[in-house]
Amino acid sequence: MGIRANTINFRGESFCSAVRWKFPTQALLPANPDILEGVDDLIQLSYLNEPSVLHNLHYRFAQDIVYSKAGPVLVAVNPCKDVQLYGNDFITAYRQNLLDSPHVYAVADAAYNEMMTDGINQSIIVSGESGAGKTETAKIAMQYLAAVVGGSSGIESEVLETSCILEAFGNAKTARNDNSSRFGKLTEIHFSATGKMCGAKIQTFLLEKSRVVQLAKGERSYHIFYQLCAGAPSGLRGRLRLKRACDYTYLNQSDCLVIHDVDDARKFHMLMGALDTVRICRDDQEQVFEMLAAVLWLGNISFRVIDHENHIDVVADEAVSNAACLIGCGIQDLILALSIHSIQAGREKVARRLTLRQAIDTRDSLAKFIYGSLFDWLVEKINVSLATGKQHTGRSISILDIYGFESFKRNSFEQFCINYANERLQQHFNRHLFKLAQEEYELDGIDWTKIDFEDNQDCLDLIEKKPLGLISLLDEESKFPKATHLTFAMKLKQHLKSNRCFKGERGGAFSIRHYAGEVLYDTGEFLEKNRDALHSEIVQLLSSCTACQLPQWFASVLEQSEKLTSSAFQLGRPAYQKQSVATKFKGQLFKLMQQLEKTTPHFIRCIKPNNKQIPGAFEKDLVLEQLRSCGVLEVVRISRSGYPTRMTHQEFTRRYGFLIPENSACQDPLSMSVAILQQFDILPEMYQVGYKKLYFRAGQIGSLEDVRKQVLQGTLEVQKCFRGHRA
Ligand code: AD9
Ligand code: MG
Repeated sequence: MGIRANTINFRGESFCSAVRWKFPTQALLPANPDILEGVDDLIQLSYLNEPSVLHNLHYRFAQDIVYSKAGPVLVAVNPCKDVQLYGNDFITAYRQNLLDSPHVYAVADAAYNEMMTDGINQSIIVSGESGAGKTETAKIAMQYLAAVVGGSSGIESEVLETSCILEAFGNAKTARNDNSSRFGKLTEIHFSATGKMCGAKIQTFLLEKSRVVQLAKGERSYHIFYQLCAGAPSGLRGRLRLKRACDYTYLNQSDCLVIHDVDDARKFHMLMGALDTVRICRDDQEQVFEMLAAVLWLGNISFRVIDHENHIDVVADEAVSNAACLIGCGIQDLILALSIHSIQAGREKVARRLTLRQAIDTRDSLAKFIYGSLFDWLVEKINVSLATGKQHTGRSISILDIYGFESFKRNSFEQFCINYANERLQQHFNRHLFKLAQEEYELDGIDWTKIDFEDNQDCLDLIEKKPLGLISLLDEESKFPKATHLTFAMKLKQHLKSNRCFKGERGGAFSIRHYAGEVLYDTGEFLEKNRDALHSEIVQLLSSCTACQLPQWFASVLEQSEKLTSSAFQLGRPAYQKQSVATKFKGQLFKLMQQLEKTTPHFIRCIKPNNKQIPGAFEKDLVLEQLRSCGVLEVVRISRSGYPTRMTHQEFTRRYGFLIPENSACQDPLSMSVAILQQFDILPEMYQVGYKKLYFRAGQIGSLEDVRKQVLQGTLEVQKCFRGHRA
């Protein structure tokens, strides 16, 4: 990163005003003139280098101004503390155009106004790393819409309450964020002809189910489990045979049961209120809690190894009986499903005992299946409750809160899916911004040769292409019972080595060059996670449940969407073969992109200023990395290669008119502008004259400003100074 210099003299040396040291000029990047200190829009910066962009964001952040713009993109730096920027007074001020500084409210307001005036549906696309503030930002946008254009039926409070439910079931404490969303979410808010909120629809993407059964140290499972254990009233506790969170293996494995400053019991009561608000009846609520308790008890089921081949027996303790009772199946049926599998041998079915590893996987896959199905069921219920009334006109604003690009030390299938989603969104972002820039130049009659922008089509082809893209190869390999992560890695190397975004690595790893950087993936669990197989015995077990409606419902949904096949399962027995996880996700993303492409997008890029959520700390390298990976610097680059500084003819002559001889000053603003440009010998390739505005290459206004300042101070002769400066 360059050093910010206060002054550059004509010999090419620079001086920091505080300390008079000399630096070689190559190490320096020009600083912006004082009038541009802390500007609202980064694009207004005359010198668009990285240090200037960072300096500007930091300067604002230090004053609790957490929102800035980069052209059409809103940059939101997480304040990691309460800032006085929200509430009814601010909402009213933005609605009445009394405030125009960058804000989520301004974005929501612009989206609403454009929807009402142009009749085009809008989207607000929020992205950023974990902990950067996406979910809070999405909620702030929703609060604005609810406050400003609330409906009459209380639908707006229902929409807001859905966040409480989905956060309880889909958020968890992670190493990066105490309230990390472990799923992607698109909330489509519907409006009536008069612009009132009249309904909503929620779509979710790729819930991290593995968290239900496996936790990293210091992380928690989904909030709802701890809320239930802490807050369930005594009657319910008894019916669920509930214990404390620390008594459940699925919860206590990570040594982290509480979150600082969070009262799980109180959250549970708020959740029950929210479930009432979205009209999930008490019977259904009770069943939801039964399924949660069943998952917890399943985790406590243990196995006893009975021979040298690691075959097992299920330990018949309270964990099995409680789990069976809560699911609504017989105890023996559950024991059989967790310990025996049948394989087809010719015409006969032969029962085989499971090994310890197989039994644990079977138990965990049942727990994950129940939880994942419960989550989908809740979303469906919420959608029924939020379903649009008769007034719906088809007008909508969709708010997308989706996981940002991830690159850890060890990256698995989840990171692959998340980064794939980000590649798709990045393409949408690039194409849109590029189009916007082009349109503005064309409208103002600017002769504009095309500028390059990073197109990530190569990377998308690598992932999506049929039959030899990464997902197709993964699906193919997932179908082979004997395939391993090493055969999968070999296959990738063999077919993808010619793609410039792919590199086969040692030990069954591979790396992909994503738009936001290279990521090394470990193929270790790719096949299992992609299959997400559920044994047919488990599906039969669920369909046979009598006491409870939900398990049967889960099983029947599964049966409708999947067909029975006998070829696809590693244990060699019939399994319910469903669409692979990657292919399903790809389909969801295609649908999402189609939906978004029909809307006018508004982009919000959330940035976290430090990794520990410390108020006031602004780590420049970390911020710079995010600005790069979320495309903000690309917006800046596109602007730099175009004409980032724009001024109307009037603005320009008002500011610089006095620098030219008086006899030229009586002309119209356009002629006068041209006279100023010629007087100062500004090279023709450095500017363009539009019908309404002047367009300057990056840095030009900075030079003019220097001249203006020095002339005003009476220290320099105008033309001499300017020519000398340019030379
Ligand atoms: V993740 O990918 O779901 O792990 P997010 O969604 O990007 O992540 P989140 O919105 O959950 O991050 O924000 C993290 C924390 O930052 C919140 O819990 C707040 O404590 C804090 N935060 C975020 N935005 C704001 C804000 N505008 N004002 C105050 C904020 N605090
Ligand atoms: Mg979130």
